[in-house]
Amino acid sequence: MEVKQAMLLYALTDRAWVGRQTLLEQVEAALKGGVTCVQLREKHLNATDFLVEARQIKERCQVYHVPFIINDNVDIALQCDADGVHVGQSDMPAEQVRQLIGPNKLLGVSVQTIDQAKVAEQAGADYVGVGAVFTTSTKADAVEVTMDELRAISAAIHIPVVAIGGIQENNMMQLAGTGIDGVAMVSAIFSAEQIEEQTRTLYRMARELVKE
Ligand code: TZP
Ligand code: MG
Repeated sequence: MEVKQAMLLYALTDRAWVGRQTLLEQVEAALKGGVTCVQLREKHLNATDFLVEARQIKERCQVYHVPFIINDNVDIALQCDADGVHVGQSDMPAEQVRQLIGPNKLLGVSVQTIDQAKVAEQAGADYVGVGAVFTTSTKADAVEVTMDELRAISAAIHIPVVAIGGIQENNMMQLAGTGIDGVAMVSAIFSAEQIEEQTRTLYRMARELVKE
């Protein structure tokens, strides 16, 4: 799958939503529903459990031919042979991540400004995540990015752009015309009672949103 295509409906995990189903079952439901990229985002898990989980989820993603990205942990990404790594502005610098993972793995970088987006592109990022585009309670320190800023960032760089932050069914279409290649979501997918069905709906909407 090309990076641009993989950005269409990008799921980030959050074990805060684990309940009736395990995280692995939730991810599998999201894969069945049509997510095009999965990022394992674990902020507090120890390295041993993180690696076990990463290997399990990677295996599911491979079955669905969906790229599997690790948030902010190059070691785990290399150990489980993930498809890529995603870093934020206060994580390891993108250039350094690129050196460690080599040219063939995906590198995603979170950006909030045109300058950050250009630096990320220059450092070898394959895509940028831009947000938060709406108010979110998933990430406490999320910086807000306006629709104009989002549009300006998309126009300023050549790599794919995925919007993130507070995106739900009822506001996704507000992102139309911003030049994005897709939407990244945590709670809209993983807080759902029926993750597979919900993902199907979000997928249809994302297709509508990015079609040019
Ligand atoms: N980065 C910017 S906002 C955000 C991240 C990881 C959280 C997005 O979560 P949700 O539940 O889709 O608002
Ligand atoms: Mg981070």
